[in-house]
This record gives sequence, structure tokens and C-alpha cells, in this order.
Amino acid sequence: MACQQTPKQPQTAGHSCTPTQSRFSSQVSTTSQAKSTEVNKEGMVLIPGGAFSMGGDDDQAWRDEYPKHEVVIDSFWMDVHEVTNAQFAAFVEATGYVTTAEKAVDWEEIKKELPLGTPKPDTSQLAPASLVFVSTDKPVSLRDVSQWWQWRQGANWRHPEGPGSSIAGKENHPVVHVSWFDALAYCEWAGKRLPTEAEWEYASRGGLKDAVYAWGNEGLRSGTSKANTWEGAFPYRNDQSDGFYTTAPVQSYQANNYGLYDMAGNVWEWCADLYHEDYYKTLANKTTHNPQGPETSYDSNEPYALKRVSRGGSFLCHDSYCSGYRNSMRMKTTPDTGSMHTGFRAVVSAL
Ligand SMILES: [Ca+2]
Ligand SMILES: [Ca+2]
Repeated sequence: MACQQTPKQPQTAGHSCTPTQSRFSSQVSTTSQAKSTEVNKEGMVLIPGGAFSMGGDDDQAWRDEYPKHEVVIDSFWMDVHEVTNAQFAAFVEATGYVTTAEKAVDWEEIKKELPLGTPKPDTSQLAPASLVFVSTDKPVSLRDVSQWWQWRQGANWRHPEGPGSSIAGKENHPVVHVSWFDALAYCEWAGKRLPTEAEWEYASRGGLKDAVYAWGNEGLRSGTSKANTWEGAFPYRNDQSDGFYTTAPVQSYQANNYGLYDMAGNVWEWCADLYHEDYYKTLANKTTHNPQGPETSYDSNEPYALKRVSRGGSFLCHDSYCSGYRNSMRMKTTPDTGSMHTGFRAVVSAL
């Protein structure tokens, strides 16, 4: 069992590995409160309620993962794997839903959040697009994420790498390029909801006390492959020793103690909560029952952007840079941002 260790104090509160690409107004509604009854729980597992210590466990933790604080979670059902392309296709087929990345940027909406008089960008910059990872051909400074993220027209969940790419044969891969709004729409259709950040971390820990990873404390590179991450040197060389360069089929690696797959790696998973880098400070030295996240969002790296939390890391995470596959790692992105390494899974309250 690992005890809480002294956190390192990085310059910034947390870490961002995805640029912000605001497209629509960040004003949002709350998540639906799905009830357990009459929801099809096929592919879900009951996560037994209990208490846990939430927050950073090792010296890789960022400042926003502290202080550790006590949380009690009620039982809930959770998808055992990330929502797949096949599942998302069924939703789109049934509803005709159009994702954020498939729509042109709504200038009338985003200009409300910009200084008065900001000129309208060229139409090409407002065209439907999403963020695609492009490896570099040599080592680069890891401070500038724009070196490996490209805002690519035509990239969306059906075309993960842009025009010419497809999801044929990837039906059991996690859906990507979904915004937080898209994830919410899917959940509402399915009678489910997004997990809170606390539920997500509790589930990822699988009942292990203060462990760094969903599988315990053994290093990511020890023994058999544990998760789909970046292997080699980010962002220019990927050894694919875990078998996958980008997404892997869901359930390619061993489940955690609760029977949940890919909580670590593969794709980041949207949570319901707003992101505030000091939120945990408000929960210090007390026990909180089913925390729902802060009421306001704040990220000192981008103080004017409203952001939502995502968790678990992705196929792009590497210890040299992000280590997002730790149980307590917090990611934050504007809710209209879709990207090639972000998906989600859904939950249902058990009570
Ligand atoms: Ca990989
Ligand atoms: Ca994941």
C-alpha cells in the first residue's frame, strides 16, 4: 500500500495535453439523473458503494490532485468498457444526431465570449473539423502541444484521422472525436449519465487503497502489457510494444478488480464535472458524500475557458510527458473540444 507522499509542486496546477479549440458557447445544462430502473444494463457492472481517499498517490501527481480527501460513493452501474463506434453508431442511427465536430463553428455563439470587435475568421477556419494527432519526425519541446495536434477539416467520429480514414473494422474500438455535449446526448438517449469525477476515480481504483494505477502499484512497463499508452519516445517514435499505435479494441487488456476495462489508457473519458484546479482544497479535512464537482470552472493555464474533466489517459500518454493513466490524474478540456484520443463511458445510479 502506498502512503500519501509529498507532492511535487509544478509551475502549473495541472497538465494539458490537448489544445483548446472553442467552437460553441460553454453555457451548459446539468447532466441527466438517470434512474436504475428500466435501463438496459447489459455491458455494465455494479460498482459497490464505499469510502475512499481521492487524489494523488505518488510523485507524479500534479498540484490539482491534492489534497487527498475522503469521499463516500453510493453504488452505481458503470459500462465495463468505453463506448464503442458500434454503440455510438446505433445512437446516431436511432436519433439522427450530428456531433459537434460535424458542424461548422457557430460564429454568433463564440463571438459572445470574445472581446467586442473581434473580426470574424475566414470561413475555412469555421468549417467542421476536429483535432488529429500527427507525430513529429524528431524530438521536440513538449511545451507546445500544437506541434502534434492538427485542427483538421473533415475529422470526426466516422473519420478519426480525417477524410480518407474510416472506422470500418473498428466497430469495437472506442468512439473518438466526441465532445462533452455529444457524450451527454448519447447518455441521455441510453437512459444513462456521465460519471462524476469522484465516481470515475473510485471505480478506477477497483477497491485498492491508495494505489497509483487501476491494477495496483506495479510499473506500467513491468510484466505483461497493462494498458494502451504511448511506448517509445513521445511524440515522434512509438514502439507499439502494447500492440497499438492509436486506439485498441476495447477490452484488449486485463480488467481491474471491478471488471472495468481500459480505465487506464486507450482514450480519455469525459466526466460530468466542471474542472476547477482548486476544487480539492474545498473538500480537505472532511468526508464528502457523492461530490458533484465545483460550481465554477477555473484553469489558470486558460483562465477564461470553461472546462470539463476527463480521466484515465489515452494511447498518447507516456511517463515522460503526461502519465494520464494514473488513477488520480485530472485532465480538463472545453466541452466542445473533440479529439482523436477522447471518448467516454456511461453510468447509472443504483439507488
Ligand atoms: Ca499503444
Ligand atoms: Ca480509457
